[in-house]
Amino acid sequence: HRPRRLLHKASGGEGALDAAIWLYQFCLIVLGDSTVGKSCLLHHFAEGRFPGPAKTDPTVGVDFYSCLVEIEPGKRIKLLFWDTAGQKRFRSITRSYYRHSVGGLLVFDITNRSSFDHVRDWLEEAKMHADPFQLVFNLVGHKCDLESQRQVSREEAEELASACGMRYIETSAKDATNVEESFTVLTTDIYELVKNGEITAQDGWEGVKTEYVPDAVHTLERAYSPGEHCPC
Ligand SMILES: Nc1nc2c(ncn2[C@@H]2O[C@H](COP(=O)(O)OP(=O)(O)O)[C@@H](O)[C@H]2O)c(=O)[nH]1
Ligand SMILES: [Mg+2]
Repeated sequence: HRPRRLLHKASGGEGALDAAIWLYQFCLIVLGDSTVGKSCLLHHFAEGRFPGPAKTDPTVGVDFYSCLVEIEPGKRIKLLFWDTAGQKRFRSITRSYYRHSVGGLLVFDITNRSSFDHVRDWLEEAKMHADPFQLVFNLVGHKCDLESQRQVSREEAEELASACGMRYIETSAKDATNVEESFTVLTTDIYELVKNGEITAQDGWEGVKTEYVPDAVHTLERAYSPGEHCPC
């Protein structure tokens, strides 16, 4: 089974109830310098397309997205994302979100050398503010459609990723390369850590929440359980 993003269902009715059922909820953060393409990557993943002109304004402070990923048949994980602004003047806002995240994507632009040079700074800042919680990051080399303008080689990025204990993946929101994979691979890795007990849900921490099944579903299951006498 290949983990996949579930597209939004119409709100209301059975679809909405169905969409509310998940095994785990992970809070994730998308970090990196301004203009590397964080908002476009996230928008493409959550909405299934490259954003139109109205959505390409620079992020102010923090934007919020949510979606469902089917990790194994019938097993869904709800992802909540904080899309942060890269500008220094917003850093004080984004810091408080590190503490309530279980991990995320650390994005640089393969055509922008300085965005790559800042990867370690982002990682250090995130780890410092998340302490004592562990963060699981993947390194993303974005805008890989612009191969002719590349300033950071794949080998160099892979080396940095492995030195920092991250996976490396190259993406493009323009031609949809690896957009879904970058999120599903991260989700799968966190899921394995949670399953093995290396990361656990805790009161007062939003990073990981366990199983949410609305009351109405239990009621439905009871009503249809075989052998049970129908109350009507
Ligand atoms: N060629 C190319 N441009 C991209 C891609 N993703 C984003 N962009 C452009 O990069 C600019 C900054 O994107 P944005 O998502 O706002 O960056 P953020 O500041 O990191 O959130 C915008 O002009 C986007 O159209 C991509 O995959 N390929
Ligand atoms: Mg943005």
